[in-house]
Amino acid sequence: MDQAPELNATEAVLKVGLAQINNSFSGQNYLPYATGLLQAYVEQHAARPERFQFLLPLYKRIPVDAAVAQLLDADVVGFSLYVWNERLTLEIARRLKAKKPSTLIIFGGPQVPDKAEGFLRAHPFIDVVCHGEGEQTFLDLIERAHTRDFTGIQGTSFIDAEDGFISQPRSSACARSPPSRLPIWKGRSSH
Ligand code: B12
Repeated sequence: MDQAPELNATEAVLKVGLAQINNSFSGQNYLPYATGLLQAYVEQHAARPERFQFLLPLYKRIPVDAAVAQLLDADVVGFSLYVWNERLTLEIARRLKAKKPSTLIIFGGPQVPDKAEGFLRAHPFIDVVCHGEGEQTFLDLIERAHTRDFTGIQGTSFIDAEDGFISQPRSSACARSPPSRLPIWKGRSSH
């Protein structure tokens, strides 16, 4: 079997956290489908999938401190924003960035505004947002995590180093086929 070539410095393994906090009913939880798709897409389509090590996803409502502790080890965290988790998710991301400023914080999901300048300026701990379908965009963003240069990545908005608002429209087509299988989260308990 062929062995993968060694990773160079800019390709060091990146720890990726994902948070999609859902409601629970009678001890049962909605699983994080959207972020599961993002992880599966990266694992199936990244040029070097071994560069990305995914932590167990955060998907339940837990105290903010516990959520931050769970994500602290990540180099990049993708937060999935919905109307039912907005305040909690923003607070987790804010505290995570305050505790570990090097964390690349990406937001996506239906509650990210299409016109995101006000949202980004109100929440400066968010590095970049994704509009609409996230699979290819998320892969593109984490591939650039070491440079933090998101120029040209479709379906994103961010505030650049000169304090300018940059918004890059998304393409109408899905670049590749959706993942054929979702990740299996096993081995450890998680939130
Ligand atoms: C199926 C569905 C349900 C089902 C869920 C069943 C289940 N087991 O999952 C049921 C009927 C239970 C339901 C309930 C509710 N729903 Co509903 N539901 C939907 C629906 C039709 C599809 C959701 C879905 O699975 N989409 C597929 C996933 C993969 O798409 P996605 O979540 O958008 O994720 C993609 C992108 O947003 C992006 N993305 C998402 N997160 C992230 C994160 C990062 C980092 C990045 C880069 C990208 C990214 O990439 C993903 C993959 O492409 C949507 C409408 C729609 N057409 O999307 C509404 C929708 C999600 N629901 C909505 C609402 C409001 C609710 C309820 C609150 C309704 C209510 N009043 O009770 C409840 C809340 C339930 C809960 N989770 O707590 C709203 C959410 C609005 C918002 N701004 O957050 C939506 C968008 C409908 C709408 N247009 O208003 N729902």
